[in-house]
Amino acid sequence: MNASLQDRFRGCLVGLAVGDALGGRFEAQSADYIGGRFANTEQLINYITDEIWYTDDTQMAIGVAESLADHGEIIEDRLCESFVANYMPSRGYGRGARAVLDAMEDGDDYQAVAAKHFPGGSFGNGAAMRVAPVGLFFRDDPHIALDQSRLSALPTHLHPLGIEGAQLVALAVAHASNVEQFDRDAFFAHLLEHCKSSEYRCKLETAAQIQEPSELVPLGNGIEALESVTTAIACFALTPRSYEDTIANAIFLGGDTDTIAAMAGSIAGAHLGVRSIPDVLLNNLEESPKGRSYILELADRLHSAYTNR
Ligand code: F2R
Ligand code: MG
Ligand code: MG
Ligand code: MG
Repeated sequence: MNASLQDRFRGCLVGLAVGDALGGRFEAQSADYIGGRFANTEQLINYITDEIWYTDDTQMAIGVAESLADHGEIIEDRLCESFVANYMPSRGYGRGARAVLDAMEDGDDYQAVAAKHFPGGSFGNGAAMRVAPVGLFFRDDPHIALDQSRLSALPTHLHPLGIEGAQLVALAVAHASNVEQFDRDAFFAHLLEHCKSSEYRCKLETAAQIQEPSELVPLGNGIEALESVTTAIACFALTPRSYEDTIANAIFLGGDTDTIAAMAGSIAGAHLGVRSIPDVLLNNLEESPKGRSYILELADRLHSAYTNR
């Protein structure tokens, strides 16, 4: 049975958090090390017997989702307030993002920091890792989704590749949440239709042809948007009927495992719904004040705001 829309909102946000939290156990480890420890998806998933804690990816996605649920659109000042309210440096932010968020928190000129910390702006994957709620909320209109995801990136990521990475993840989430039967050709055609840069176009064309997990490697596993966004999209497109295989595809690549699994998990969850997430992962997701129960409530709040627009 196909998931209801409410289930898909829940699946997207919880799928992001679970991918982040499981992937966070392996961030910066090599594919060889992870592949040597676990023979397959089942072993990777069932190794979890205690609480898994999410990282900056989920912390910032919560900020985006709260801001959208409260205001119905991305308003930069409101989004920044939400980022500051959720800021917890111990969750492992990128160094540029940390500098911008510190300035925001202190009431300093964060836009100047975002423009200067990396000349030309950040092309890290931090805007893409948090954008899934935007894709869900604007799932009916790709042009609005593109514009709103750009606005959601701007406080921290000014580089065109950082922004376009967020736009592609938002479109992937929107498309996944809209279709009942996944059609890989239609999925990649949709992303390519809205892709602006030759860099992402080249990666998406490669991703569209992938048949085996080993073929994901050339797409990258890095902290830069260009080295991770199409990887996450391809992890989902390879195993679109399985949430756990999708995040395992991402984690077995090593490198930026929390973020690639978070992005891939948000797309898979938006398509398959929250019931596709294995109990062992869902039940072990941290139950902190903004942990599992809160994320489920936030998904419901976002869904209500979406249906009542
Ligand atoms: N930061 C991490 N992981 C590192 C280790 C954390 C550790 N466990 C801890 O506890 O401290 N993970 C998180 O960061 C990534 C998202 O990063 P974001 O938000 O994009 O940050 P930033 O700093 O803007 O960009 C990330 C890096 O990319 C490189 N970079 C970006 N733009 C650049 C440019 N124009 N020129 C040169 N390099 C650029 C830099 O190395 C940035 O630091 C996620 O993985 C998240 O999980
Ligand atoms: Mg992280
Ligand atoms: Mg401070
Ligand atoms: Mg990461």
